[in-house]
Amino acid sequence: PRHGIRATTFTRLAPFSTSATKFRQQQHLSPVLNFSDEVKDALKNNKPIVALESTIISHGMPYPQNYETAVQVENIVRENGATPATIAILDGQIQIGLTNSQIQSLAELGRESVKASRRDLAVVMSKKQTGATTVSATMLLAHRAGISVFATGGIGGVHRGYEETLDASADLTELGRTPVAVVCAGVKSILDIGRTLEFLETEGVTVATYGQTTDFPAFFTRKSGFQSLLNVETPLEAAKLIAANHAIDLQSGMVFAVPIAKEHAMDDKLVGDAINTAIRESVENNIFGKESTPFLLKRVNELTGGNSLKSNIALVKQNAAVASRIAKDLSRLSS
Ligand code: PSU
Ligand code: MN
Repeated sequence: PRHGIRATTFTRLAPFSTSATKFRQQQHLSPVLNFSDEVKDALKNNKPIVALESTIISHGMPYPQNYETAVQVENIVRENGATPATIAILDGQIQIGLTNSQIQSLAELGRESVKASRRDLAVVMSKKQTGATTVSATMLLAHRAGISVFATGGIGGVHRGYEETLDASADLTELGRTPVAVVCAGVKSILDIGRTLEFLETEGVTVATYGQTTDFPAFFTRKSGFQSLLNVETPLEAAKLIAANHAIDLQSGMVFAVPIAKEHAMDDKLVGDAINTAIRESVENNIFGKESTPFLLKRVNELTGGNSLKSNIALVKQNAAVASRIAKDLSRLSS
């Protein structure tokens, strides 16, 4: 059996040190959260922070592009005036903010780490495993850490064939119960996008497209054929929406869907065919549950000869930049 990443070399607060305890009490933070120095400093000084997930590193992209992208995305957040907080569980320790070498270890471990959604958090912690957090687990931990803006590639959703399998991502129910704004490129059409939007409405999640259109994007492409009903055109407009969510204490999340840049968007038919093939193969191979999304992402990458990975990387970077500007305006509004 593989061992998880060693947590001992990490810059984290000693669990019972007085200054750490005092810091957490001041910030009303859970004692099981371990912060990178950078994030600790940002929290203390009310600087804008953007949470980043780690399943995209371990299960969403191949090595070494996963490592390179994760580090570049963190730098983009910094260049846009915010502090990156990549979230993961290393040897059972919750880490809010990772060092590059921690990112490297997780990137190499890849699918041998546990893909951890809300359901898996207590398991990974109690067994001292290494877990890469999905959108749901990252939102939850970001919220515990006092971070309210989060950037990723795509969120999970309602799977095609839901009427048979009841497979809908825990990301959707988390969005319904945790007040974190998720900046993404919409929902991949490996999923049933129409039903995903219906589910989000039922969960009370505010969904907005970012830019001059209400066309809800489909990750690799700029249009899904569905509408968002609402669009915001500037970071400040998005920040005002988030501030209003906080002001009324809605306790539910928000989705800001940023369409992929035109020059990186893929051909509709090309991705569509790859996705249909991948879904057929997943049915033939009886892939279900938490294996489903990683399987489909990997097959679509393979079937498009790596072109989908290039789009994927480009859109994650764009989302990180947008999220950082939103976080900056939000912290200005609330100070
Ligand atoms: N969609 C993507 N890329 C991803 C994921 C989703 O385009 O990497 C990952 C995210 O971590 C998301 C998770 O939270 O997959 C959803 O998995 P599931 O469908 O099993 O809930
Ligand atoms: Mn599922």
